[in-house]
Amino acid sequence: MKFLLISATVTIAILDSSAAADVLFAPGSVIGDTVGGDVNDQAAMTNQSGLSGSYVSGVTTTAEAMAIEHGNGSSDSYFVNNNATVNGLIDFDLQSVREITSLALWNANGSSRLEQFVVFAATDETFSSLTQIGSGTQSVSGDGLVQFHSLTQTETQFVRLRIDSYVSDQRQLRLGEVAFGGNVAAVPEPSQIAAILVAIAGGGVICRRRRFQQDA
Ligand SMILES: [Ca+2]
Repeated sequence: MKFLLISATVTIAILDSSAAADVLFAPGSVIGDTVGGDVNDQAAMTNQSGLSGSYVSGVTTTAEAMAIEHGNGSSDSYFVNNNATVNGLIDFDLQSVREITSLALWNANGSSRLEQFVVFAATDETFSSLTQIGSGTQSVSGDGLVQFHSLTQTETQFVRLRIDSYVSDQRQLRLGEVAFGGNVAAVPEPSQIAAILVAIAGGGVICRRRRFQQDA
């Protein structure tokens, strides 16, 4: 019985070392937009284009993403020109249910950046049932900079960004890139799987030896 506990403890310890990673991932697609960006602009906001570094969806950690800037303010960004109403809704489909804990917003151009916003999780693509999971102010003012905003830890596929204000002298909004941070269970690497098998096999050997000693 004791070997089972030892074997299980070793296995759990190995699995635990590969469990959760706080990584960044792309929102997938925009499925609703009342702010006024066109389809190409929406894609530029979600396809990780225009960035200075190699942000890889589902792999790059939020800490690593802090060093990545949106390097091109005039393209590869969500762009709304002469928006008299200022505010509006952008609805994202994450493509599958994900656990999200933060929202990353990249300025494209500091002089036409998003300012105040509220974030909601929706139960389905109709966005008829909403839960507020965060709100914030984009306070970094430089071109291309990213800022992470904490969200209530939530598992959802559908997220609404409600834009309440932006900073602009020409009624223009530019948003370089949007991403979410969350805890994603990593798949164990082959070496870790081998270590787990060795631990289980080792437990079996100890068992057989003990049984042999008892029989003798
Ligand atoms: Ca972009």
